[in-house]
Order: sequence, then structure tokens, then C-alpha cells
Amino acid sequence: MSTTTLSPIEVPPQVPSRRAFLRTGALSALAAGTLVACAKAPEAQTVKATAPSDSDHGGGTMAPHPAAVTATAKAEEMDRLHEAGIKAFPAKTEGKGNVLFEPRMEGNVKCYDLECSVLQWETEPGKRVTAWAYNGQVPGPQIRVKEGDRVRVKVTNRLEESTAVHFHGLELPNDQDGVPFITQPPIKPGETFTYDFTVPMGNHGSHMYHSHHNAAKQVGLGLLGAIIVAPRRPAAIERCDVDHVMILNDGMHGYTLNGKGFPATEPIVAKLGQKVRIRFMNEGMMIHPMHLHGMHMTVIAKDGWMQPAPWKCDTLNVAPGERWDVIVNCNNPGTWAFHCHILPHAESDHGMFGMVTALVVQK
Ligand SMILES: [Cu+2]
Repeated sequence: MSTTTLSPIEVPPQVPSRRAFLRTGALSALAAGTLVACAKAPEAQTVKATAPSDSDHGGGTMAPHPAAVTATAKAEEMDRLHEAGIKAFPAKTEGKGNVLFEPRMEGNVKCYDLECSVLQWETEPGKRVTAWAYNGQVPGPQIRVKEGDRVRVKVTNRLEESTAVHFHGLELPNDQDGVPFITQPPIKPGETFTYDFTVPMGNHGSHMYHSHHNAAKQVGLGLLGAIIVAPRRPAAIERCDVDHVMILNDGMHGYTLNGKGFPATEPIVAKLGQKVRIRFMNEGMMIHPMHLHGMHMTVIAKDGWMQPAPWKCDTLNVAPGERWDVIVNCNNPGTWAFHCHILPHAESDHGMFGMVTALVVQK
């Protein structure tokens, strides 16, 4: 299993025609097996309204109606913005979240140090927002353990509010559940709290860790991450070539996938014939029906629990707090749109934004 690492290269910023764009555009290049990124969107192009010719009016020498010129110019401008967004994908931004977190071993204990702090986070090119983050990442670093592992997570609070960490999906002893005043005192500013537990056998799957204190604000600002528990004996159906975690959020940073909005979202790249596992996790406060073009998804697990029988769909509703694991058999080459189907979370007059990415199946 691997996550493909890609190095972007420059493409010319000007797009002379739609045909040429299709030939040289970033998405075409992705599909051809080369990742291409524009460091900047194409230069603003002069919009030339195509004035209807005299023949459009059935002869005569009448000048085009100003309203028609304005409408055409508006349509051209809208198309230009849409094209610029697609050309910029996958756009470079500062900071990357959800990076694999290598544990520090203390004997047979996997130890992770998490520090909560405030920083500026670039969600899309030029858009910087205030984030509350674990170890400077939104989402926080990705923890991967196995069922039966002994785990120690030391949380240091550098925020101006108290906090606590809940391991969402893990069935832990009560005092490890991370809910202030129910299971522990809050971790006050400047304090450190250590969680120490053994991951129960059978509790494998895609889980999350996040703040459980003033959480609408704290999770909305970025205090969240993935904790993935591998089974000791994986089922045949979960074997895959690419394992991709996709954390959805809709708080103060807008509509994001792994802390970024389109065109700064990360494409999923696979080769023809490979199997991709996608682990959807919703850390937001809204439902997001995630829709994949070109191929169906086979649902294998809900909240970490293997389904009694796999089932198929192309649009999968992911509600707040839910995790869904799907397998995509990449049998259809090309670049396929992959987006939330609540369309105001994905498209506007100004082009695609927010919860949009692509699955690129390379021949
Ligand atoms: Cu959505």
C-alpha cells in the first residue's frame, strides 16, 4: 500500500484555445501519468465579446445589441474563471496536513506527542485562515496503529482555551475517553495530559481523534486527525494498492478535504487495474454526499466495522462523525471528478471550489 508522491512541474500560464488546453492541461497530463501543476492561475485574459455578425440579424448594418455583448462577455468570463481553477489544480499551498506520524517507541509502547497551537493555514492559494492545529497540521498527523497495540498520546495545550482529545471510534476505558468533566478534567492552557491505552482487539478500522471541548469551534478550526487501526488479519476485500484518507470539514475554514479547498485539494492517483481504498471521515457539521464519476465505489466498512456484505454506490452520504471505507476498482482510465454533490459545497459562478478533487486512473 502506498500513497503516490508526485512532483509538480510548470506549465505555460496562457491557454490559447480549449483544444490546446485539453492537450496540455493539468488534468490531461495527470491522466497521461505526469502530474502538472500551475503555481499560479493563468494570467487574466482580455475577454473579447463575440459580437453577432450582421447575418445574425438577417442582414442590414445594425450594430450588435449591447445586452447581447454583455451576456456573451459574462459567459466568457465565467468560463475563464472555471478553466483557470481546473488549470491550477492541484494548486500548491503552504502546509500539508494528515502526514503519517511515525511513533516514538518506548519499549513496546507507541508514543505520539501532540501539541495544540494557533497558526495561519493556507486552505487555497492566497487564502489564509486562523487554525487551531495539532503539530502545525490541519488535519493533524495521521496515526496508524494495529489492534492490540499499546499507545501513549501526550497532549500539550498551547491554546488560550482548555481542550481534551477524544479517540472517536475506539472503545477505551472510561478515563481515556477525553470528555472534560465526564471522564477527565480539561487540559488547561500550558498543561499536558497523557492518554495511555491498549487498542482493543476487533476495534480496527478508520477512526478519528479530535477535541471534545468547545468542539464546534475547536474542531471547526482544525483540532482533528485520523487514527487508523489495522487489523491483525486483514480481510481479502480490503487489500488495495493505494490507501487514501479523506477528511471532510465545513467549519470556519470553508468546505475542505484534508484541510484544503479546491484547487488545492490532493488528487488520488492510481494505475489502471489498481484498487484504491478511500477512508471518508466527516469532521464537519453537515452531510456530504461524496460522488465519484466514472466508476462505482464498493462500501466495505462503516465506522470501522466491516459490512455484512459489500455493497455498491457512486454517491455516498457521509454524515458528521461517520467514517465509510470504500474500494474503487480502477478499471476506467482518465481523470474523474470526485466531489460533494451538495453543489453549493463544490461549484459557483467563479468555478469549482471546496469539496472537489479528482481520481486519476493512469493507463
Ligand atoms: Cu458537501
